[in-house]
Amino acid sequence: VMVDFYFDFLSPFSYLANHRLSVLAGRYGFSIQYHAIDLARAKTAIGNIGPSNRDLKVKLDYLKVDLQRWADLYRIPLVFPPNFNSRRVNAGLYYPAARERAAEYVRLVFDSAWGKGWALDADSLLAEVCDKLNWDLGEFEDFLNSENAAKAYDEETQAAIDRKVFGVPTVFWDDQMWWGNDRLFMLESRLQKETQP
Ligand code: GSH
Repeated sequence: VMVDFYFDFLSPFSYLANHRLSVLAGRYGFSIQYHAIDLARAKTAIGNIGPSNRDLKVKLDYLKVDLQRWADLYRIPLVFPPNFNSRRVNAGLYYPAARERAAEYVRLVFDSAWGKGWALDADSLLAEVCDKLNWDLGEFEDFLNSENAAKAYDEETQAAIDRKVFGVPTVFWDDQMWWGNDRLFMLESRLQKETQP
């Protein structure tokens, strides 16, 4: 079984979903194909041009309570980062050396950004990730500034839009799609039905 996971590092619900998905992957033995995409572009593509949740104070106040409840349920920390500039870390998933280590890369970035509240565009975050993964920081930064990175990020986002991904976190198993950390129990229920002997 292979599950496609679409996310943007700026999304706290994606942070929660990434945690839960890796637990489920261990339990049910499926692999995860990671896709970092530009959420703003996916929203614009379907005409979702209203204000972001982060500009709706009353809703944002509720969402912060909701997110904390989920984090408590999962027993993981949740700290809001100071900005949402996810472009570089999203494109970083397409660094050639990240191919075989996608799960580690994704977990490291999410844990720094949403577990510790580090700025998504901080050089120190990139340095930490490179340190943990044994990557050369200069090489990684060169990739992030390259045409190849921009092209891969653009193509992955377009492929997601073509698949009708309009928000994150979104998971696919075959042609079935679920949007939201809070829908992962539905994926789990299908896994239970179809992977138990
Ligand atoms: N109920 C969902 C969950 O539990 O994950 C909420 C997910 C959510 O609001 N995601 C935002 C999104 O995709 C990004 S953090 N927004 C697009 C939309 O609302 O259509």
